[in-house]
Amino acid sequence: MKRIVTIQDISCVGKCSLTVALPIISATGVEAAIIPTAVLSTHTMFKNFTCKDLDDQILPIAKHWKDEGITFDAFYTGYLASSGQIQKVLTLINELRQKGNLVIVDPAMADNGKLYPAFDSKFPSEMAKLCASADIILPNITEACFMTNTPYRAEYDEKFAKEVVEKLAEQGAKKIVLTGAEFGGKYGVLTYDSEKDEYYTYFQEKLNASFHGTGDIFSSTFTGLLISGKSMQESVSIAADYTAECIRITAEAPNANWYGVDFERAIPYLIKRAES
Ligand code: PXL
Repeated sequence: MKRIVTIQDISCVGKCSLTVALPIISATGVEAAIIPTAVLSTHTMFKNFTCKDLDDQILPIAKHWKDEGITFDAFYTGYLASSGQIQKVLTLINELRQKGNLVIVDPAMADNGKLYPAFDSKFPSEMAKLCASADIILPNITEACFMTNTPYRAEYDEKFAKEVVEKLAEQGAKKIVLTGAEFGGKYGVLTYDSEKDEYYTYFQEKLNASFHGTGDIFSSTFTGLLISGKSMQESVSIAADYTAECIRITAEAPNANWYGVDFERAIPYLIKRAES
């Protein structure tokens, strides 16, 4: 059985990071090992939240796994709590990575032109270092701009999106999956494979609703499917369709909560697509 280790925080309430990565990766038929990098009472879009950094556990966990001979098909990182933590995650990956393993990084740190509340302005350059060593990164346009020192634009064209994506490739990432890409009246995902110099786009109907945590749902689905054996293009398109299905279900629910999507109710849809 394939095994991923996903490294991100656990927000006890909030339907993001590990609380979505675990069930979604499991639904794709892949084992999900975890490293919780911090425990938060909720995600940081709530007015208040508690946060206990688990920084000091990362390298001891890596050492134990190495002693046990535990290996992974992929390392998948999401929200990380501090710049220092990024450095430790890089060390962990270098310690455990073996030939043929994939490193997949969702630089979850910003959206709509703004960094998430817990981060300072130095954080994106540290995250850019992790992305530089990755096989695949999954930024949105805000994160892509922050990591390449490109002034953020709320509206942009295809040329701008490609310029930013190619800067990320120059910095070291092999494949870039730009999520929530919106230009020329189209909405979806723009993927660039720097080794083949090839673009792939998957456009969707733009839904009139947006919720927290959908980036994590996309990245977890994409990662699980890819490691289960689907191609890049299949993984991107199924992940985008599943994320859209989660948003649709949540927008139609009379008593949906504001802090995350009802991804649970769309899991049968995901399993059907994953098995196709
Ligand atoms: O979904 C990204 C995410 C993950 N973890 C925490 C967050 C956020 C987004 O705000 O606050 C703690």
